[in-house]
Amino acid sequence: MERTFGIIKPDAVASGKAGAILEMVERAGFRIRGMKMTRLSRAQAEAFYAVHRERPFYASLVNFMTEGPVVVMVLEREDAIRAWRETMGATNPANAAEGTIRKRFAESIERNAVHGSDAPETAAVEIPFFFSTAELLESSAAA
Ligand code: FUP
Repeated sequence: MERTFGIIKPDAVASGKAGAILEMVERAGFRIRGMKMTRLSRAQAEAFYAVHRERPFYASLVNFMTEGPVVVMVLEREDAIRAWRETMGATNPANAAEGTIRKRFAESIERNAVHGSDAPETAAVEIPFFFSTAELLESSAAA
């Protein structure tokens, strides 16, 4: 079993798509081991996307990610990191496969509905960025 970190981004929460996205999460076989609604501070968004700070889209991305509430979640499944990225679809919705979350719900390459860790080392940083151990369920939890 593997864990990954996901975000339902401000565009998708604001347009009422969080429920449909969670349904796709469950249908893809993930167990939700942690979940909460929050709103990122500017400092949090800047730190979370620090790897992109030299990119031209960084300031706009930080503004977008702080514009409204998000749902942060820890998802568990076999091969979770790869499987969640497949369920999300390509970063640019124009390139996203049919049936993926971004194909269905993303508005643009920036306002692209969801985030997912891209590697085990990233998940290992992103999960504790938002969740304490006490906020996460054991892998044996039935729900
Ligand atoms: P992904 O891992 O699919 O979320 O994609 P990246 O890590 O490459 O990019 C992180 C976020 O930066 C994307 F989700 C959206 C934003 N971005 C842009 O706004 N413009 C770009 O050209 C590339 C990425």
